Amino acid sequence: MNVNLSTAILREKDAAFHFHPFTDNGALKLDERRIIVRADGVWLWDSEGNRILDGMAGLWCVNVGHGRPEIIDAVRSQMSELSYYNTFFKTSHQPVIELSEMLVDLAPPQFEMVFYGTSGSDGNDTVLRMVRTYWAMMGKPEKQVIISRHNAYHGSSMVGAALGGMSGMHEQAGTIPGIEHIAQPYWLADPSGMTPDEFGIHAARALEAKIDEIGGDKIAAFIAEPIQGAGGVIIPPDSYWPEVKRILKDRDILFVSDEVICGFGRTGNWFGCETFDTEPDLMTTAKGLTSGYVPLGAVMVSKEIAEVFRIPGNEFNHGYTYSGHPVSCAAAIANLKIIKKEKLVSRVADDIGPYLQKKWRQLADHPLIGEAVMTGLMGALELVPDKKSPSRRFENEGAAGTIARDFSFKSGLIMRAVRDRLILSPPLTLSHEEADTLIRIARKTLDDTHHALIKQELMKA
Ligand code: PXG
Repeated sequence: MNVNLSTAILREKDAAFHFHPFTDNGALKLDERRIIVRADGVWLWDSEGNRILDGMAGLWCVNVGHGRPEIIDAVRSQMSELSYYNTFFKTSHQPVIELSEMLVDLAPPQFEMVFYGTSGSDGNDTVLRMVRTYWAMMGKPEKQVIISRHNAYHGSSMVGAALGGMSGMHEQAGTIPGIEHIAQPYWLADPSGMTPDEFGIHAARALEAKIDEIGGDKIAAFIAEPIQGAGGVIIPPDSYWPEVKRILKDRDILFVSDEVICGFGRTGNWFGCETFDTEPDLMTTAKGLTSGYVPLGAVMVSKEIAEVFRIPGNEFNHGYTYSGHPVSCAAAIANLKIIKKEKLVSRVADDIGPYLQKKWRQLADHPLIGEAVMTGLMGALELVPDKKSPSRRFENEGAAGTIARDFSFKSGLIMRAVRDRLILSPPLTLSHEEADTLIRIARKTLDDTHHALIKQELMKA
């Protein structure tokens, strides 16, 4: 590959041939296209030599940081030994066997088997097909409906988008039947004046109301992210998950924890369901499973469900060419070994997590900030026009967020903007010094954004 093309030529070719995901391709200007050329640890370099702190760990996935030789070596040696074979026709291989055992050991005790794909989206397709098939095999084929939440993100495949609660996605290409959405536990946007705990109970009871409306005998599962990631890092009030757990208990409804972002240490435990003490029957994982070095997704299956699929005759007519890809599994094993060896999960819980959270929460003193929240290494800053009424939003929703994101990028820190919420999810290897740099750039970003918004008369001085 010719890696010496100039930035200008690369940008032109990118505009000519590359269809970017979730991007207004027609509006994307040439000089806005950043060509990333190299990465190491928490740092990225672009083709113009700028060094940028990767505050999003790629796309919520590079948990162990970029450029780890252990993963690179594992991939290289697996490529030479067995670069591909399938797992369909009574065949298996050591990497998939080793990884499955590792994952079952790491996951909460109810999990017993692992089903592989290549992403979170296809994992959630697997989940939908699996829960419906499970109930049919249990003699309850009428249990078909899946309940999800507005503003949830469960992927971009047809099932992923339909399970997710993003209206902009539903508007394009439609949705699929048998999926219902309830309100999300987003306290700050609620103008009713409830305390967070009252609101958490209220939001959880929307699940109860939906179950009663449809009838529990028709519901297959409830799916949710422990913390909504792409929806803006919406951290539910403390009362939310215990109430959801109470509602699901004894109702014969499966719970799917979508751990694509929250898994593998992000929230200070191996899985987000442990942080919130929920008891899922299935977990969708991807991203941090390989730290994004190569694609892999894994659906964790509880004993209760696995037992049904282990009954001879109960074949699951489902699978992907790359289910259990040996190279991806080798990368995942090396990645999990790093997380264990460097104790990254407890580092998030006891060290870098609390260190960054403290400084991040202090950003709440900024005149632009309505809330500054962080659990583990997953944070959000809500930009608001009037600090005294933080449930009020900017009139031109999204403009402030975009301005802030662009300032942050220019100052050398990648944060994402969801509407007017800045979000952060850095590698779990972030050092204290790097955390200080991150906070310094975040504060400068808020100052720059504040001035720009006043100048553009989008908020009062
Ligand atoms: N579930 C969750 C909770 C996710 O965050 C998926 C499923 C789908 O995973 P795949 O591997 O199919 O992309 C995701 C993915 C963003 C952004 O802009 C977030 C995701 C993907 C792309 C962009 O925040 N999350």
